[in-house]
Order: sequence, then C-alpha cells, then structure tokens
Amino acid sequence: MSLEAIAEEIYRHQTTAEELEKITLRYDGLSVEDAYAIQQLVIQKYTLNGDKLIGWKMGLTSKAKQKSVGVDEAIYGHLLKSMELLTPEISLEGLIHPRIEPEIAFVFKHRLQGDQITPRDVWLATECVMPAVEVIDSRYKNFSFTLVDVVADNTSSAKFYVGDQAFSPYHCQWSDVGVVMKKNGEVVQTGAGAAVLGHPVRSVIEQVHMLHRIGKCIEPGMLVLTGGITEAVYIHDGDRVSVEFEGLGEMSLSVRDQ
Ligand code: 0L1
Ligand code: MG
Repeated sequence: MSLEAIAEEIYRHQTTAEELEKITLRYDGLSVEDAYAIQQLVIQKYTLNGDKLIGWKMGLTSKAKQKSVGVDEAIYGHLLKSMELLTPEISLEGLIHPRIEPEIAFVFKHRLQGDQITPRDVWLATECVMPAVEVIDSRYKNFSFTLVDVVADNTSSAKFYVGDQAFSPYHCQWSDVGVVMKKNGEVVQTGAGAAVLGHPVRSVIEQVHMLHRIGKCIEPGMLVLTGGITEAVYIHDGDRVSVEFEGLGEMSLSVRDQ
C-alpha cells in the first residue's frame, strides 16, 4: 500500500466523519517520517480543493498527554483556514467524537526559521498572543492510536477558536497563566501555561525546529497553537464550555448539533 493510498483513506474519513481503524493495525513498518509524509499528502488534498494553510499546531506537549500515548516527544500538525471557528459556536456536524482543550496561540509578524531558535527570536517575531481553544477529533475508533497513527491524522486537529482579544507578548508570564475550564457550569479541568513544555515559548521553538527539518518555517501572519494546557474534554450537543484564562478574560463557547 502506498503512502498516497493511506493519505486518500485518511482524507476520506476526515471529510466524511467516519471512524477509521488504526492504520498501524493494517500497514506494517510505517515510520514517524512516513506518518508526516502522509499528513502532508492529506493536507495537499485540502489545499488543492481551495483550503489554505494558515498556521501550525503542536500536540502532545504535556507530560500527561505524552504518557497517555507512550511517547516522550511532541508532534505537530497543519492548521487550515476551514478549521477556524469565526464565532464561539461549535457545530458537531462533520465531527466524530470531539474534545476541547484550552491553548495559548501565538500570531507572527516575522518569518521564524532555523534550528537554533531562542526565546528572544520568538518574542521578536511575535505580533501578539491570544487565548484559544482547540477542538480535537481523532478519526480513529475510541480515540485510540499510536504515534504514527495520530501524526498521519494531522494530530487529531479539527477546529480551533481564538477569542476577540489579543495581548502583547510582554503582557504577562505566559507559563504562569492559570486556566479553569468549565462545562455546563462545573469545573472540569484546571491547569497553567507551564503544562506546555514548561513554557509555551518552548513549544514555538520546538515547532520551528521540527519544521526546519523538512525545509519549512513559520511565515508572517501565521498562527501557532502551542498545545493543550489541560486534558481535553468531550463535548456534546447543548453543552456550554467556558474557559477562564487568569488575567486575560473568559471565553465561552456553545455546542450545537448542526
Ligand atoms: O493537540 C493535541 O495535543 C492532540 C494531539 C493528539 C493526541 C490526541 O488526539 O489527544
Ligand atoms: Mg491541542
């Protein structure tokens, strides 16, 4: 089976919201590099159909998430224009078993590339930092996958929302930002920016270094989701999810069927 045929299968399941058996159960010997090649081929299908790459996302950036997949490395995926929610509403249409997680997003004004990036380089290239949420929706049955499976499936990306308010990169100590996520008024998760590789700026650095290995970079205007600050929680029709980012305000999203 060719990587292109696997990419075609994943693309079909992403666009029809039908669950998929893990590809590693069916195809032997796939490497993580193969998985990124598959991810790239899947993204090409979207862009050939008119979608646009608008940024990148880091995944498995917390020790807890890495442990749950049995790995000790972060991963990355592509963000497409079609994934961005323009209002704080999530339609379940086209999703299989979505989960939501709070994140800190960076928006860039300068290109960021190379394999020796420092925090200073990141801050100089950053236009603003924004509270965000990511809706992940693994296409695999029961959200069960290996590293290779999840990378090929664009690291479970489905949707994301960045609120209305942007902040100066120097606004606060981003690793100290506390987050409280509530579902229907009940606290379901709490965390702090430090859950993201110790500091979200480290996630951006890791993103740039990983992109450098494949000759890519963060372009001006792009956005990076740095990784989940808490575990992701399942969402269902009628849910109301609110996320309070300490000192930065609250984001509230409603979940609807259509
Ligand atoms: O954004 C993330 O950290 C998700 C990475 C993939 C693992 C998952 O689907 O939970
Ligand atoms: Mg995420």
